[in-house]
Amino acid sequence: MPTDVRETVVDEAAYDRRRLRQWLAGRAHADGVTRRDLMRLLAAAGLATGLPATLPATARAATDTPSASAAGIVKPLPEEWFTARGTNAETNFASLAATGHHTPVSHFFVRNHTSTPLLDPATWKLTVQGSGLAGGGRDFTLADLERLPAVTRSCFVECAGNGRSYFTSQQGQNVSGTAWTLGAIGSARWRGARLADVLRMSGLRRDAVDVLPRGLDAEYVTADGTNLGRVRRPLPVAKALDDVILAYEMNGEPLPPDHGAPVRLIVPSWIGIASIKWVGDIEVSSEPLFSPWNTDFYRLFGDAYPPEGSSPLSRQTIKSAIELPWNAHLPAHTSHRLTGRSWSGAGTIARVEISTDAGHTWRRARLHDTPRRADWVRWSTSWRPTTTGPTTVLAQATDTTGRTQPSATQHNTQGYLFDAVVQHPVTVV
Ligand SMILES: Nc1nc2c(c(=O)[nH]1)N[C@H]1C(S)=C(S)[C@@H](COP(=O)(O)O)O[C@H]1N2
Ligand SMILES: [Mo]
Repeated sequence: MPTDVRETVVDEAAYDRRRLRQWLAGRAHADGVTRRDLMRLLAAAGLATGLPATLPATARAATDTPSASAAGIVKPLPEEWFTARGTNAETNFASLAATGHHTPVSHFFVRNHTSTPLLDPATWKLTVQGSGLAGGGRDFTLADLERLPAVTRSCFVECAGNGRSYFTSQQGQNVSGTAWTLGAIGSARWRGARLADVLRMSGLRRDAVDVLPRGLDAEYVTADGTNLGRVRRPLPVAKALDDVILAYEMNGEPLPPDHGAPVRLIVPSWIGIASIKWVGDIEVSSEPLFSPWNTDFYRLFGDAYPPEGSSPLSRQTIKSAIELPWNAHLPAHTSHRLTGRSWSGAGTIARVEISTDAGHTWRRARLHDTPRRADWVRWSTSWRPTTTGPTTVLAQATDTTGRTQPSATQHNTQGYLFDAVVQHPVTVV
């Protein structure tokens, strides 16, 4: 692969047009994507001609979605570490103050569309198949993957909707989806086989364009009863060959059930949905692929965006979070060590600035990790408040691409990629 492969990957808009053209030529699958969605995408790309009459209708589920609860998550979710949100569990960011660079499994957020399946690693296998392979594809057992050269990646997994609740609480805007604060992120040391090795061993052809990993968890049924099938999202082959791994270890232990056991994808820097858990099969296609997770979801919709939405989201944005409870009470005339973390899906973190007076004055935080791409940095600053009463503490990061967290994020209806500085309330007593 050329070393500048990342540049190619970034241009999802062009890639998307290529996908759509191939689809029009009858060479792409769009199972589970509604006709309305494809029309919208085609119109946007100026390609809305000769629309095929036969698109598969989306299936209707016979029953309603089971009621939301954090049931379905296997590990314990003590209240001091987690806030349950439907089928998901958010890490309480303040609890990370007691952890190191990597988030222990005990504290790592869980985002499940349905519930955690319990798979037997002894019988699990990964099927790699599709038109982008020469030959009939092949299966890999866990032992097969473990025999391949192992690589370790220290990186975060972060939900695209992390910070979503601040669109409403800070900007007064309506958004749909799980009302995360800033705890839909964790960083771990992931170890596994290179997806590139697995694809090449499976007979990857030069004309392969998309890779579609699919989870073994239950089919996902939306609140209105539409069955979208199993969780899956196309990944451009360039990214798949770059730095993606099939991880079987997390922080030196076998991958735990809630985080994708026995094997999940880790797609560094990209939004969490790319890192498919409990992966069971991967379709490699010489035709572009669609799923609801790159058409309806994980694009930006709203007044600032074209009607068909933005191109599919790929990289994460830039954020900072403070390791203090919301509305913490801190005694005056005492020195406090404020700690937190900042991260970016683009460059590495260059600096973090802190304000303890609602943005009037700022100072540089001290960084405690060497900033690395696709990972977060811990930082600290000391603060000796003298005036009692409510105030707002702010952390604002800048990355090496020159991107600085803004004071407001452009609205999008699904509340993705919130990157504004969060106004963290603190009361000095
Ligand atoms: N099979 C499958 N993979 C999945 C999901 C899922 O529900 N099913 N959720 C995705 C989303 S939206 C996110 S943010 C991450 C969360 O990973 P975690 O639960 O290990 O923190 O997993 C992704 N992979
Ligand atoms: Mo997510």
